[in-house]
Amino acid sequence: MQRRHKIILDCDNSFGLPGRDVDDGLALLYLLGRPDIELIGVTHAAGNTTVSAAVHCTSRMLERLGYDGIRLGMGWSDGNTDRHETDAAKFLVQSAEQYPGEITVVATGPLANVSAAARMDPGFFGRLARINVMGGRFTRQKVGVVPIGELNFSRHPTAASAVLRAPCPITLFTTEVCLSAPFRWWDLTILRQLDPWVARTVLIWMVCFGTRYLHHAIYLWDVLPAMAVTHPGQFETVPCRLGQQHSSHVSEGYLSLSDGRNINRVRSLRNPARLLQSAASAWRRAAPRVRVMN
Ligand SMILES: [Ca+2]
Repeated sequence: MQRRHKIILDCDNSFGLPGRDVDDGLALLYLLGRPDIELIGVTHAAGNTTVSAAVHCTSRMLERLGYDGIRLGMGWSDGNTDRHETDAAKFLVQSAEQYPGEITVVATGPLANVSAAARMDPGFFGRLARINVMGGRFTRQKVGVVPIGELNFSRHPTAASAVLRAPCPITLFTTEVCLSAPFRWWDLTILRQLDPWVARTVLIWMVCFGTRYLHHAIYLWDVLPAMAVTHPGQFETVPCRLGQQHSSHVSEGYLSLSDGRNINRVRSLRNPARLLQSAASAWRRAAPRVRVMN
């Protein structure tokens, strides 16, 4: 049997909270629904919501969908910037020691836990296979006509800088490229095949987001770095490295990249429609509308 990819999802999951994004939850569902992925654990940071609410969201999802035995870790909260030895950071360090060279961290929140792990263990980055990161932007972006902020690197710019300079391969999904992966109203047929609670949660978020931005789509955001594990050929990348950052720019999530090798910045998606179908297929496997009892 083919060896499965060992993954830790480091996220700020707010799936199921009123008025909060569902993308971390959809990334989690994607990872759960892929037979070629072994989800080692899920670590959490403050971001879309508080860190304790993020842990609760993941725990509730796993329980409702019938998954147990997945290690959850509580990590950075806005208030403990200097406290880096969190449960999440320790778990990241221990996992990298246990499986040297095998773990990909799919990082879909502020990067505080990943950077904290490297502060605890200077060899941490060197023991990872890869980090797939969602965050950063180059220019001001809009959804429809409404400007949107950057919500990951801007929350903890020091952590983002440390991780983007890590001595391990990094695949980077910025705001610009994520906006090329919409989930539109006419994609709603996908939801009909999913667990009713999952479908309702996504639908409610579509209504909230659509009202807030007067827009006909939500975006896959965090699902993309999860999909880069299983579909690397679907993403056109450019090698680069983090350049000199101006602190006022970093605090708003702006990036400056220059020539180099450690970061593979995703420049475009080869076939967004096919990616959505692949995501839908994994979501159906993780959270089917009708469960078959053995
Ligand atoms: Ca997120």
